[in-house]
Amino acid sequence: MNPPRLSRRAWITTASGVVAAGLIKTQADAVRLAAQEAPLQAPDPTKVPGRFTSEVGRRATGEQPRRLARAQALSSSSQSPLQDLMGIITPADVHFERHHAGIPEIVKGSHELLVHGMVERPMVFRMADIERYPRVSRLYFIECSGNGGGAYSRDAMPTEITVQALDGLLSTSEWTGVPLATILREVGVRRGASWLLAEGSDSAMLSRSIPLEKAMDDALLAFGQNGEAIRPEQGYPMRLMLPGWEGNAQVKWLRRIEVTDRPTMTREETSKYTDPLQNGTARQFSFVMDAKSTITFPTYPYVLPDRGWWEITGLAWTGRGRITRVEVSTDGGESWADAALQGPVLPKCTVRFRHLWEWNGREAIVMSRATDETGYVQPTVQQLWEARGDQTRYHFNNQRAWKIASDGVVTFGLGDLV
Ligand SMILES: Nc1nc2c(c(=O)[nH]1)N[C@H]1C(S)=C(S)[C@@H](COP(=O)(O)O)O[C@H]1N2
Ligand SMILES: [Mo]
Repeated sequence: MNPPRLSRRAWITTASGVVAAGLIKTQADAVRLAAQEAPLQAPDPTKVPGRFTSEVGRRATGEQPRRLARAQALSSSSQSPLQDLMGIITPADVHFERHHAGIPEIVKGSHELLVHGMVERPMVFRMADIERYPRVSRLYFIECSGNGGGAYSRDAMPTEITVQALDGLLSTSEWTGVPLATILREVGVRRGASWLLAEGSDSAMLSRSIPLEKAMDDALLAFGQNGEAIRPEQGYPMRLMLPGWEGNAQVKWLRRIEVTDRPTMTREETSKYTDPLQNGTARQFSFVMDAKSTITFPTYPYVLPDRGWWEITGLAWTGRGRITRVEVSTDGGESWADAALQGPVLPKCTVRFRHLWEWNGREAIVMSRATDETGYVQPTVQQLWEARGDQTRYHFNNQRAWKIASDGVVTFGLGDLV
């Protein structure tokens, strides 16, 4: 996002001139300025007729936001351009990606979902069967639990890192699907069942154990993304959506659900996706994403061209319901002010926060911290280090900081605080 600079001319909107706050002190100033400049004129495209309608629209020239795609490999990821996005919705073509074995080519007409295990009636569902059940559409974020790991090391704290490279494994869409509870009622879960195994169709056969309670609560079999069919990158023709939970558990290209009475202990929940703690033990099944916020403007490599009023903005989210508060500090965490939350503030969804700040041209460290409806406050990096130590690889929800130097250069500034 590049806020336009307001030129003096832009403030003068009538022949007599308008006295704009601060920039032009008196009406006489304005009139003098107007007289010095050429007559006001805006470019005039009205003389040429425009192009006609088309079946599929396109973006304005130069306005294609881009993912940051890592080197191509079987295990790969790409990040959403958080600095270029407005509001909370991620355009589907720049939703972040994380694939453990590439994107499988799946033909919707031949895709099937097997639901079996501790059920009364094991069943195979075609997509047309699934799509016939009553649907819901809801806005949810997905965040990879590895997001933000690039700025956690005490020894190698980066300064020249973009918010895209830092926190771009985060995206928000309106997802459409059928509640998993509907399908589980259809097959009839047997007494004593408490977990299920969800398995993908990719050659990684990514699979995770999910507590039945979550499956019956708000889990979705999602086949829609921002009003159209879910993208192949997001799990076409269908993925498991677990609102507020770590991305890894939201199995894409879903082909099998096995109802069980215990977790299956797959690779993704034993050797991976567990959290070593400082006391030598490890957390397992840390599904829920804790409250977090990240500033998207101003961030590296932006250079503030001028002192004066700037809008600090970013995203906040929590897997535990709604964000209730986002505070912004411009002095490295000494003092905090409430940012405005732009509604609607939805559960398990990103919310955009905004804070108007008058930069005085001196060095500043800009931070944000989120609080959610449980009262949980986004921790400092020091608090997270104390709780988890250096070996942890997931759930990096600590507060971020950006340093604004007196020449306006913005760099990642967490290292300045430790
Ligand atoms: N089948 C399958 N499901 C998967 C993955 C995968 O590689 N295969 N990656 C997981 C991980 S680690 C994350 S963070 C999310 C990423 O979802 P996205 O690519 O739609 O952003 O999908 C999860 N589901
Ligand atoms: Mo992930």
